Formats: sequence, structure tokens, C-alpha cells
Amino acid sequence: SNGITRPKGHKVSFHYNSGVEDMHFGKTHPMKPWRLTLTKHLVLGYGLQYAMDTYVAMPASEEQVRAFHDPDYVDFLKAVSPQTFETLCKVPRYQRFIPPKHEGDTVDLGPFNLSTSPGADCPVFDGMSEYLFLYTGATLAATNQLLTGQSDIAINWSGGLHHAHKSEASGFCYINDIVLAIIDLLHLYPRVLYIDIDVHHGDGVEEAFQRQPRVMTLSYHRYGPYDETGHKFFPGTGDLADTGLKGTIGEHFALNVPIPSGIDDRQYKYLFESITARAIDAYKPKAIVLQCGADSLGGDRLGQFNINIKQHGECVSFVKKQGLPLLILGGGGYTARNVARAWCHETALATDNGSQLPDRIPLDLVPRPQAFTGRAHGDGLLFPKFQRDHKNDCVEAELEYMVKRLEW
Ligand code: TV7
Ligand code: CA
Ligand code: ZN
Repeated sequence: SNGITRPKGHKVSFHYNSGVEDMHFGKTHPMKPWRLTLTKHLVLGYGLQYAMDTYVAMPASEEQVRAFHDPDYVDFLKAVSPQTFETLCKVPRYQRFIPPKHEGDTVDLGPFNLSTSPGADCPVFDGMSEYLFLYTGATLAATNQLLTGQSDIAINWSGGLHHAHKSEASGFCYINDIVLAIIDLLHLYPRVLYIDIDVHHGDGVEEAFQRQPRVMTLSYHRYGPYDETGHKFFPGTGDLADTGLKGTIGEHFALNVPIPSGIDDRQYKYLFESITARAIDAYKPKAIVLQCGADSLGGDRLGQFNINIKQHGECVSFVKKQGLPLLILGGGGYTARNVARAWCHETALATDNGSQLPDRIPLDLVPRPQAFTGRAHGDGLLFPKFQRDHKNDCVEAELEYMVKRLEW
């Protein structure tokens, strides 16, 4: 045996549908759904499926998505494709959703911030509708697994799309599966804590619950000027002073931790553990949703942090240790190899197999020189006592092979 065992004392489920994998946002678009193929192959390559229940997710229904999103937006998402986009844009009831054109806009935006222009954050691409309802379906299945007590931890790496608004796509996110999951959790749990370690601010989730004391949102993110041009790092919200909608009962139930570029493991650990512990202690949530965006890792194509996989995983372990029903979701992550390594490592941590991966998953990343402020952690070996064996060479070799095949 490879040493992978089921965790004692808690049950983990993994929700996924491979239908999300072969989607393309566009040639140069940073969001690569094939990072999920890599993740799946690492998870299966290590035998982590033996430590949890794995489920093939069904697509979400339109009705389920309407629990948060505008019915017109849901209809549009269900019907849209590169072939139908132009015709749909002319439908009168969608016209009121076309954003006003700003001076210097480089892409033409259609209704709901969607576009067929090559440079758009939220392009309309082939198979998009299927993709959206599949990642959402996986999150809702995972949520249901917690609600029915069949799992203590439920995982969907294809979810975690925190920027989507009620009737607008934003920042690569179209359906806010997180908001839908939390709405479902509120049927059973009086208080839900949402934690977001994606490098970007979890604005869509915060906004959805800004008037709501039954959900506390806590986002750690890069905040401040992006570069010398003075442009802000996307989405430009999430100031320390933003703590929920003033004058409503939701005030003080949003927390934001704005962070400058280059934060290292030690600094991040200090912030994450002290603030998260304090929030849990004060709020006493009955369930936690953790968005594990992997773009907070050093070397990410869009991110500007210097967190190693080891520390990213320690955030997951820290939250798991609270012993509350836990929904684990993906999110951003634009250096595909590292995304797969991190999420596989975190699947192992969730199933108490963190010390059973006999291979060397490189937990230390080469930092971006311009953002590098601290020392990388250790020598890259989490478990140096284990030798790299043949089986696991195959796993990493397969990873490299797939990267070559999928990258262009
Ligand atoms: C959760 N950054 C999502 C993070 C969403 C970030 C942005 C891009 C980008 C888009 C592209 C592209 C890109 C190299 C990077 C203000 C703009 C500037 C479009 C070019 N290359 C998550 C969203 C962010 C699209 N958007 O949190 C097509 O970078 O900064 C912006 C907005 C206007 C639109 N332009 C970028 O991780 C999943 N976009 C290449 C092709
Ligand atoms: Ca965040
Ligand atoms: Zn992100």
C-alpha cells in the first residue's frame, strides 16, 4: 500500500466533474481550467481517493443559481455561447444590463460585463455555460454533503469564484458558487464564517452578505497601488476600514486584511493565525467556508505574495483544527503546476495524510525577484526522510508531461 489511509474521526468528500477541464477562456487569458486536470492527476496519483468519498458532480439547476443571481442573468448564462451572444445582446430585457462605455475602454462589453473581445476578463467561450453550471453543481453537492452530515469536510477545487455579483460577471467569475453555498448553509447553521486566502479581495461574497450578521466574511488580499501607474490591484476594494455596510445590522461582520506585495510565510502565518483565531473566538461560527485561491503563492502569474505551499497548507490545517463543518473551495491560481501541487497537498492535509505523501512535492517556490522580501522556507523537502520512489516519479513525470501537452 502507498500508506494513504482514511482519516479517523472525520469524513472527507471530494466533488468534481471532469467536464470543467477542457474549457478555454482564450489564448492569453490567465485562467486555465486545465490546472484542475493537473490537480486531479496528482490527487489520484497519490491515491488520495482512498482517503475520502469521491463524487461526480451534476450541473446546478437554474433554480439553484437563482437563489442569489438575477433571473435574467441566469437565463442569459444558460443560453449564451460565442454563437448566440450577438443575438442575445439584442433581446430587450438584457439591454438594461449593458454597462455604460467609459473613456479608454479597450474591450466592448455586452450585458452582465460579458464580452467576446479577446482581452476581456469575462469572455464568452465555447462550453462556458456547461462549465459554469458544473463548478456550481460541485460546490452545491459538497455543501449538501455537509448539511446532511455525510461529510465533515467537503472539497471542490473547481469552485471558489468569489468576484461574481448578483447580475454581473467580474474577474473571471460568472456564478458566485460561494454565495450559493453559504445561503444553503444558513438553512441549518446560525452563523457561517467565510475565509478567503486568494490574493484578491473576496468582494462578491462580502457584498452579498454586507447587511447580514449571520455571515462573517474575512478576506486576506493584496491591496494598494499595483504599479507606478497608480492603478490599484484588482478589484481595488477590501480596505481595513471596510467592515460591512454602515447603518445596517451587517456592520462589523466583514473583515478585511489588506496586505502589501512580497509578504512571506512567517509574516502571513502571523497575520492569518492571530486574526482568524480572534475572529472565530468572537464570532463562534457553526460552519466555515474556506476559499483557497492559490494565486497567493510565490511565483504566481498574477499574484504578488511570496507564500510557499507549506504555509498555504498550514492555513487549511489551522481552519480544519477548529473542528467545524468545513467547505473547502479553490479559486484563483495562475501558475498551473503550483496550483496542482498546493491543492493536492491540501487534499492530503484534509484527509490527515499530510505526512503520508512519500514524494517530494516542491513546497518551496522560486520567488518573483521583484517581490521577494523574505527567505524561502527550508530546502524544499517537507518530509526529507522519504526517498523519492518510482511510483511517485511517475506522478511528477505525468504532471510535467501534461503541462507540456496542455500548455501553448
Ligand atoms: C478568482 N488581472 C480572479 C482574479 C481576477 C483578476 C486581471 C487580468 C488579465 C486578463 C486577461 C489577460 C490578464 C495578464 C489580470 C482592470 C482590468 C485590467 C483585461 C486585460 N491577461 C480570482 C482580474 C483582473 C484577459 N482584472 O480572484 C484576457 O493579465 O485588473 C483587472 C481589470 C480591465 C480588463 N483588463 C485587465 O483569482 C478566480 N485581469 C489576457 C487575456
Ligand atoms: Ca482574499
Ligand atoms: Zn485571485
